[in-house]
Amino acid sequence: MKLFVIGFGQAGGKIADLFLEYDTRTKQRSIVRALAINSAKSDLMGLNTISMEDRLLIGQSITKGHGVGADNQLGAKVAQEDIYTIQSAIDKRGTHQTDAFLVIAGLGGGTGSGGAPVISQRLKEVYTEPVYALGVLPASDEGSLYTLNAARSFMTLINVADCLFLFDNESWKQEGETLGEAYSHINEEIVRRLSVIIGAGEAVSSKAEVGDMVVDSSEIINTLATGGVATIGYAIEEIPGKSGGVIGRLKSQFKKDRGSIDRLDTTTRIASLVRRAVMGRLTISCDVKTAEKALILVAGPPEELNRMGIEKSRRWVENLISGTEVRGGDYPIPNSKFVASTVLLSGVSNIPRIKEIQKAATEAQERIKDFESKKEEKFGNLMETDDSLEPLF
Ligand SMILES: Nc1nc2c(ncn2[C@@H]2O[C@H](COP(=O)(O)OP(=O)(O)OP(=O)(O)O)[C@@H](O)[C@H]2O)c(=O)[nH]1
Ligand SMILES: [Mg+2]
Repeated sequence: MKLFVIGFGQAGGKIADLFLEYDTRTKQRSIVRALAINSAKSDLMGLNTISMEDRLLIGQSITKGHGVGADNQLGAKVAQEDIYTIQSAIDKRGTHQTDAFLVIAGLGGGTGSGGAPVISQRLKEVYTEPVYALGVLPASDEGSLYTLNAARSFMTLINVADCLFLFDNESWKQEGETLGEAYSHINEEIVRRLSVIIGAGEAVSSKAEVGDMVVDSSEIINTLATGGVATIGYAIEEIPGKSGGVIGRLKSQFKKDRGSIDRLDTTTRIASLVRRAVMGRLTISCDVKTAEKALILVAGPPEELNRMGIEKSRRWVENLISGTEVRGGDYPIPNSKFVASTVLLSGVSNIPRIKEIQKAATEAQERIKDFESKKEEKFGNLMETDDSLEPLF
């Protein structure tokens, strides 16, 4: 699938940057163009892969290039005011090869959180291609402001984007690591999972093997047509005997001698990997049974992929979720030592983190209102001290 990627704000820009780096390094070529948009100049300068001409600074008259300081209403305003600049930057880069847009942003901050819904809405108005969003939820210890931003941005984005991929920083950060370390492995995880989905059906190189069950972009678009939230599961296993060494070679020889048992092994491995992907840690944890549609992708060396394994997994997922549309395909990677399965679940609900964020945001909003009214009262009291005095002007 060919994507036009827009990274909005700092988190959005960094993830888009890594996505492009991965796409270039693996020669996947599913990114037609990646654009980073921010109201902070320093954030744009910190990117590595997106070319300078594809880094767009907005809102200079308001923010002077310093960002919006986690005020996502101001973030939305900045994006609205500069919407023609953004629009023409996208137009100029050409969208004729694009199957879909992907807008990426951290929902807890200001620029991306406020700007992503604005640009998504604009893209929906102007283009016929679907507009997907990837929203990163803040961790719970980031405070009320980030929670409130995320709740507001989520509410808006879910109604605007054709499908919203969610990624939860809370469930992916590990004990004892710095924020920087956490972000770098979290971003890699996001890119790894998304790239498999997006890259399905794209030729890896000119000599690429064509899968037995190829998934093309229309099947990805179809899976995401549920709207609402999408989540991605992933599981990987090293193929015994591919790791090299004497034991590896012996195992490999033993396997070759076993003929059809080998195929059974492959089928079982695929089925077990798909189960692990669905039941393991998702990009956002949710009740998988609520999913409306699913797409299964199994990647690995061609001799380790088989139709039977994917069919078996497809039936298993179909029985598990509430919908009936489950697609499946393979993604051959010659010489790989691993088999990996990626499962996209769309139209999912019962998402505990969203409920938590919405509850905390409502409480925060109440506290803000309460504080504002107390402040008015306090100022009122101050002014009452002597009303015979005239103000200076
Ligand atoms: N996963 C991930 N999350 C990040 C990263 N950088 C920031 N975040 C999260 O994104 C939220 C902050 O959003 P940013 O993208 O930094 O904010 P911004 O859009 O640049 O907006 P302002 O800086 O307020 O103008 C917080 O919840 C952070 O935890 C990153 O590289 N990876
Ligand atoms: Mg920023």
